[in-house]
Amino acid sequence: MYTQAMDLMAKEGGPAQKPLRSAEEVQLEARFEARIDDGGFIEAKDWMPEHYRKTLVRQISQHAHSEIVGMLPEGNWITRAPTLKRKTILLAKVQDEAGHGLYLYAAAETLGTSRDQMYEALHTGRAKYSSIFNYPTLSWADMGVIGWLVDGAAIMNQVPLCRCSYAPYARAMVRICREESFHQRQGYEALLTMMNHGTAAQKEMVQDAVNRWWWPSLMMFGPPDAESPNSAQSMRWGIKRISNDALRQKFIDATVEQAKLLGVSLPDPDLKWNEERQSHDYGPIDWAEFWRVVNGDGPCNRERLNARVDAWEDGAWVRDAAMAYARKQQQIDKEAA
Ligand code: BYC
Repeated sequence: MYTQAMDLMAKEGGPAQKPLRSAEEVQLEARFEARIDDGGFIEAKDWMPEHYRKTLVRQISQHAHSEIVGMLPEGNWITRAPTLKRKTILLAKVQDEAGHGLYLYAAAETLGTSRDQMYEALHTGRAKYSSIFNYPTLSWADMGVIGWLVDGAAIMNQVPLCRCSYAPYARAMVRICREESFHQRQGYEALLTMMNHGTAAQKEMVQDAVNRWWWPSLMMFGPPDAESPNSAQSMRWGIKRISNDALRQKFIDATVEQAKLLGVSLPDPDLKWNEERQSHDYGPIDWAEFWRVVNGDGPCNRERLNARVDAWEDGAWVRDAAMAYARKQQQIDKEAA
């Protein structure tokens, strides 16, 4: 059985560094591992190894940041939506994303990390968020393609997280997935309208958007399993239920059929059905581009981060006013008691 002590040994170079643990800690860890092995859930107040806690804070806070930064590329189009109906839908979608960010920050807070700490990590560039949001949204068709491909990839990745071993995260994901499903459908429906009733220029706009978002959408699932440093441990702990590559493959297989129905081509000459594997083969993903974007050098990284920092600074007076009001109320309550 894998234990936290083994993990520390591996990290610190051998048994000489092994920390001494009390009998109680050993027992707690054995109970934790048994619950995980049984497919059970861990609640916020349960004992958990420090590495499990840190892994969850890392993943949940990155996920929360992705939702919040993910509002920016779409927010860019709210004032330019072509009809009132599309504007209402887009507004509701962006608002949902703010809500998802808040559920997720709340889930991460149950692990003992404050929202201010998470924001600080984002604003100083120490925290990651999904690579996909560092690409520009150049046309209205991008709104449809983000719904279809980006939200489609997000659902593929997030449905298994509804069974994540950390119960507060799993519960947040159930609600998020219901809303993501609406997001994916509204995007696909917007594209169907353009492809079935649009002008030649509008159809071309859809194809151009698909060409630009296809490869970045595949990168959303993370590096290949063999190069994913966190996967093995996260799978063992039931944080991740399906691997990066397996989810990517499921997404490709589902999307090829949807692309046919839509009447667009996917920009991969190597994409073809493999009878033996009962799956599609696909061409090489540009992992150098992925790491460039993850490490801060994508087309819009600076713009996205600056927008978040500006929003934080512009909102300082609201936070100050709320704190002053809370202090005043506290004083009134104290005097009345
Ligand atoms: N972008 O060992 P790995 C949305 C990082 S929001 C940036 O495989 P892990 C939406 C990874 O963090 C969608 N970084 O990691 C919102 C790790 O770095 P650290 C967001 C990435 O955690 C608004 C390193 O690479 N969804 O859908 O086992 C509008 C090695 O990777 C990316 C989630 O956050 C990436 N694409 O697996 C519309 C889902 N991929 O931390 C839509 C929850 C990897 O070691 N998260 N990295 O420095 C997950 O499921 C997992 O964290 C991942 C990565 C599959 C993403």
